[in-house]
Amino acid sequence: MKKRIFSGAQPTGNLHLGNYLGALKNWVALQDEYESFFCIVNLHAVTLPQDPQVLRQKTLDLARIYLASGIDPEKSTVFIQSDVSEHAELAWILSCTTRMGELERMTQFKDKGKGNAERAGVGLFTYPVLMAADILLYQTHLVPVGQDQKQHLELSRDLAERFNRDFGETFVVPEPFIPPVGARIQSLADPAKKMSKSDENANGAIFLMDDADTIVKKLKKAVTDSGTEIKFDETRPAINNLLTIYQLMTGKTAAECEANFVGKGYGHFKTETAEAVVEFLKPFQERVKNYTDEDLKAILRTGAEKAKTIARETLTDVYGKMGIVGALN
Ligand code: AQP
Repeated sequence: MKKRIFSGAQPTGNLHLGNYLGALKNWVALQDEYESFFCIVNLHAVTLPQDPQVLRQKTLDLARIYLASGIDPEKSTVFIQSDVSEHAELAWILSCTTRMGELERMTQFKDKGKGNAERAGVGLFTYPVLMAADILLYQTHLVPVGQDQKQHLELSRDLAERFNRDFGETFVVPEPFIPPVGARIQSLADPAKKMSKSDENANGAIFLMDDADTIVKKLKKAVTDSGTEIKFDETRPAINNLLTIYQLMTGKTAAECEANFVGKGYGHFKTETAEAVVEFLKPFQERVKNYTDEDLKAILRTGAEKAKTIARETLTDVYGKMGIVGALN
């Protein structure tokens, strides 16, 4: 039997190059080797306020982006989180075994809650528990995510191990898959921050649906440094980030990328990187137009049915082991 992978993205904002390179690209590469579950995590999305109309539209748009990226619904199970109510049920169970201290250490809560716990939603605080439920329900072996999700994944592992110890062997303990290159694409406007959908600076992120002019403009404005050499160097985050983007867009080796820019200036470097991004995104943007809402809904329905069967099996086992019995079954 194939091992399983599970991953997801939130149907919020617009997906950017970081989401693609840190996550989606690897999902596509792994789907042949693993039995794959790719979820549109709309319950995670509402941990911050959302316009219902926009959320509804973004949910289908994200399915479109998954498919256009190369996720094949014949090979992989693609579904919407809220269609499988077991996610919320297991999240409750796990929240009863999670310590407050564990969640207080989560850096994403501090970032997204803007350091104001008094005003932040409880859902934002317990977000990593819902993520653990997403993963553990499918007896997942591997979770392909960007670097920013590493801490949450460690919590998922801790919760699985704790449950297995307290109630007997129940969950597979998942491993992270964090790509060696592209796990953390930085903002073009502030290379100390990660590229992010919710960045207030519109020039920080290249969105997957940006047109050629916008991509060229954003890269022209990208922050660089006072140096001149175009080389991979983690102590020079701006250049390192742009070179990483160039490398992943062209498929060249690190040495080939550096050789390509020997003796060239930053202006040339930015123009060539912009051209590579535009070329890379062109076929993807064409494919996005291929799927009607009806096609997508049919795929998502089939995916939800398959996901639900597996999720129910895990949850029934969990309830049984904990002595949670109702009168209806
Ligand atoms: N900058 C990034 N570089 C590499 N990978 C990234 N991911 C996110 N940003 C980067 C990875 O993308 C996947 C889906 O992310 P998400 O939809 O769950 O949202 P997020 O992690 O909260 O990402 P954003 O884009 O930064 O959104 P906001 O602004 O809302 O916080 C995940 O695997 C993530 O690691």
